[in-house]
Amino acid sequence: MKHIKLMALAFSIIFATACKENNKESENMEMETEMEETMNKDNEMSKELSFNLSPKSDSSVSGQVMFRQNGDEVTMTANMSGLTAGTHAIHIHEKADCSATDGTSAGGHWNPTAEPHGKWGDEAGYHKGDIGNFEVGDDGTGMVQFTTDQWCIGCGDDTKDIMGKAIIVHEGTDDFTSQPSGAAGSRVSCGGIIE
Ligand SMILES: [Cu+2]
Ligand SMILES: [Zn+2]
Repeated sequence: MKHIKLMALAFSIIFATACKENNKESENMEMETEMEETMNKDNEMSKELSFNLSPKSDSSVSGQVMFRQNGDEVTMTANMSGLTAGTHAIHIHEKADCSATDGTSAGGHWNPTAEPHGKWGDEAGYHKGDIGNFEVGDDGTGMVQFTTDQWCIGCGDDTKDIMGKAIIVHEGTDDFTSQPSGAAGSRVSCGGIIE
């Protein structure tokens, strides 16, 4: 056990040093996102990351997204505005690149386990980015809160790590059936999950 603890400590020091160097390099850069790491009261690593969603496909849909990891669980909280009333899909797509006016630069659904598109938790399979649908009222706002232990923030496990991916909000509804992306229509808002 002592060995394992010492290894963990060594890794922490290396990680902390790497973070410091990164901070120095980016001190003068304008940062859209921030990641904070703290220890919570149970002495578990807690990480937090937040970023904005920008309008795409000539929409006026914007939003804020926060990811927080506590122990093995990651919670996403997304607040959107400027949407049409009704049901909209929200997914994690594979690249943190929102540069295209229609958001297609973010690629397809994030699917590191090579499963079919589907409803989260479905036995027939689903993508790690298949968050699902949410409802929007007449005021054009919507909120999504989603918690899972199948994601992590910066753990380096390709089947779980959300870093470098993107959040996409769609004009339409995910039917959970159509391949490869649920026929959810155009991409109306996009934000990269980056430090
Ligand atoms: Cu999508
Ligand atoms: Zn999917």
